[in-house]
Amino acid sequence: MTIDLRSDTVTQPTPEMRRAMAEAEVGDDVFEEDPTVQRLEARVAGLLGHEAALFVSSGSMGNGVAVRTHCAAGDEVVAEYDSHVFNNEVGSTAALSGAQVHPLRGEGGILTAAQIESTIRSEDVHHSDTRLVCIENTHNFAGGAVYPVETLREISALCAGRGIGRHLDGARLWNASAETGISLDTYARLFDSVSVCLSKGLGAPVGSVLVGSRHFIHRARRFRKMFGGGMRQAGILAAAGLYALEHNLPRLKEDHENAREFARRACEIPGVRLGQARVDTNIVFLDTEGTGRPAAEVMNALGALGVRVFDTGQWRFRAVFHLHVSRQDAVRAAECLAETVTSVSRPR
Ligand code: TLP
Repeated sequence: MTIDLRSDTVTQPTPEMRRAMAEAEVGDDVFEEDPTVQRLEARVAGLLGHEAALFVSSGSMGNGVAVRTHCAAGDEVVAEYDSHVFNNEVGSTAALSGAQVHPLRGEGGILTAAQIESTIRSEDVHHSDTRLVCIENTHNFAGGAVYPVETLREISALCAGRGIGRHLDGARLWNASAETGISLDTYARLFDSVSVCLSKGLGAPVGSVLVGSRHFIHRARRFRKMFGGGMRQAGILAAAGLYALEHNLPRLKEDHENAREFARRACEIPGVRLGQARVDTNIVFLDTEGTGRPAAEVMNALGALGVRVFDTGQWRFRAVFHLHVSRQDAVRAAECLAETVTSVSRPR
């Protein structure tokens, strides 16, 4: 059996989830007549402490619609250098909103209020308007790093004081909350809009939810339609999200423990190092430079042993833990890595 650690997006809907999808009551959601979508939206808005919610097809759609709702052409969006919104959304901030990203490098992916404050544009005639700050929690390419809530409070207060919008890419906010015990709404209330994904650690096949004020979501709904994201009998998909919230949200900490166990064992292998400060949640980056073997080579050799990972640089690969990966799988993956590194390191 393959142990697929490429992403937490690779999960398959279970028979029980498929049953919930098959039995979902549906209607035309562009007419706002799908009761299951409405139940999901109400549930997520409630969990995140916001007035309203909008079901969207993906995390990228959630962020793209949010940025478009906050910004106009020529505006500036402050985001971390390794953030998904800057690097992994095909330039959507520019393409769909006409806005530019002002990237800032955070230590371990974490931005501070002081850093953000120093980038806020003055009213100089040459400058664009700093319209939005976009924070990613957990931060994927910083190794699933969790923002300290105090830092988020400072960023939130700074933006509120300066009239700058606050968007949270909370694709994995569930993981942050599961790890820290800080409630979802404590995090989410610090932002004007939050996008959360159902198709990552929660194991649903499709879908994200964007939350905000009633007014914000009313406007976002129009942009979702503009971007081609108005869906009809989408309750079939929303049912998977509702199922995931009920059954898979409570188990996320297991993934974090498995990630840490894997990382601990991996770092005992000579030449393998952790590519991040520590393992906060379900994402592990490993650095293979000390083995002399590029990540792509290690990845291919691991693949031949039935362990799939995802290389993200010459010496760096990612392993992500999710509901189809048991503790035993995590241990086995580390054993395969040891075998791989030793065999590929052997002189020919
Ligand atoms: N992340 C994917 C890839 O796109 C890299 C992954 O495998 O981790 N925000 C964050 C923080 C994300 O990690 C992702 C997806 C998204 C947004 C976009 O979600 P989708 O893939 O649903 O558009």
